[in-house]
Amino acid sequence: MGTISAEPRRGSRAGFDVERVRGQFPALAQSINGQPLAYLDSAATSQKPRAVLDALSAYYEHDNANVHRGIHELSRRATIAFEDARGTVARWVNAAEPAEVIWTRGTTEALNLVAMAWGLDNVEEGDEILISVLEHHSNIVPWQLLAQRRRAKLRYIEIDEQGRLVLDDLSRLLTERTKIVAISHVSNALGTINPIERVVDAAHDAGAVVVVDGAQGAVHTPVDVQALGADFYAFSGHKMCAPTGIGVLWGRRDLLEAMSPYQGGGEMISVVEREQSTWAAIPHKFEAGTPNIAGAIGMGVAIDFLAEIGMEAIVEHEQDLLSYALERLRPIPDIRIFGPDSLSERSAVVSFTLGDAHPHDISTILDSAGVAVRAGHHCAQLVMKHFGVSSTARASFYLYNNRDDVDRLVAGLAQVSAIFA
Ligand code: 7TS
Repeated sequence: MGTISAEPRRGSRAGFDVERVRGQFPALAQSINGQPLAYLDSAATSQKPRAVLDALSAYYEHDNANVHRGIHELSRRATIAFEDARGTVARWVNAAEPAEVIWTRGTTEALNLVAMAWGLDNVEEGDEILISVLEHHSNIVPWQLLAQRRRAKLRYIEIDEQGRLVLDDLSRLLTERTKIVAISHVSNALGTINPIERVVDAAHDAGAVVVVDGAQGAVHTPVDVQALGADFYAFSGHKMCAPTGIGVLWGRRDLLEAMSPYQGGGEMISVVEREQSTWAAIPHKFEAGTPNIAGAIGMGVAIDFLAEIGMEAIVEHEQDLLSYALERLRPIPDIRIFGPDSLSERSAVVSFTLGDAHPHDISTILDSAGVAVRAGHHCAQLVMKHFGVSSTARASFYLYNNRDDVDRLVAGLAQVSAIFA
């Protein structure tokens, strides 16, 4: 299944050597404010391995050309590499075929694409769109825009005191007017892992289409879009070792084929006449203009890199770090840690406040000790409001973090406590 389960993870960490992994990320080998960098902000964006950086410069040095246009050698090479990367993504998420993989700028664009292309065609006045309080703004605002345009109604799945979806009343929230259910796989603000299959089953029973925001899900769990059963799955390359500016919308062929284009321009047409045009087949129908060729190629290389290490080993390493981090953070006086208590329900993110210290001050003090965390509302203002805070500090872990990074965070927080005592 494509989710993190509570079961013991298959695969062994025997072959996982975090120092070897770390050595492949040049940005991690630097000092910040006189201290080695402890990068704990991967939920915002991940660092990039040497293999991806090399692939980007190799592409620009040798193969740079526009895709699908020329019949000269460079264009052929660029097109092959670009389409091969699509195939790599398709295999990575177990899509039925590469044509179901649409390149976008990232999760945000992928979600807007569904809202505007599928949504404008299918949502009518009085229809309902169901999302949750746990969502990142990019899985809220596109649906608000759609609801406003169509005079549809936005409804919310609430969250409990541990930041978990309250699904007991799901059958009440889903009505015959529900057209779309849009839900995150994993929360960026709290790390909550959502039971997607349960939401998918209920939504499909109600006749709704399910859109999954996989921006954090694709990073922290093996994803099998067919097993998950959703209709669309959106994710970003930059959070999983690939460059910024490239991401993916996976969608079911029948839905993508029935949809109107999102943007018009070159590459997405079949025939253009004075008054109207016809569309190219998927995926090109949704890829107007020159795409992020280097980014797509980089994303393919990033996936090869992750696949070689193995997602199960990565997840196991992250969960080990998370467990160690919670064990070390929980005893700190006046710390408030948000999100599920149970490790099996959360991913490699720890959102917290510390006494009266403002999260921005926490982040500034940690930065002076070389520890990078994010402070703010994490583009999840509804989550902050739910917990009655305006912001939190957030440490997020990825495959290249080690226990020393956690120890550095804990030591930095001792400094924060001393300053604010
Ligand atoms: N959805 C979730 C769950 C996210 O974590 C993010 C980015 C997005 C959507 C949007 O992704 P984008 O690549 O299109 O920007 N999350 C974060 C974060 O937690 N800190 O910075 C960006």
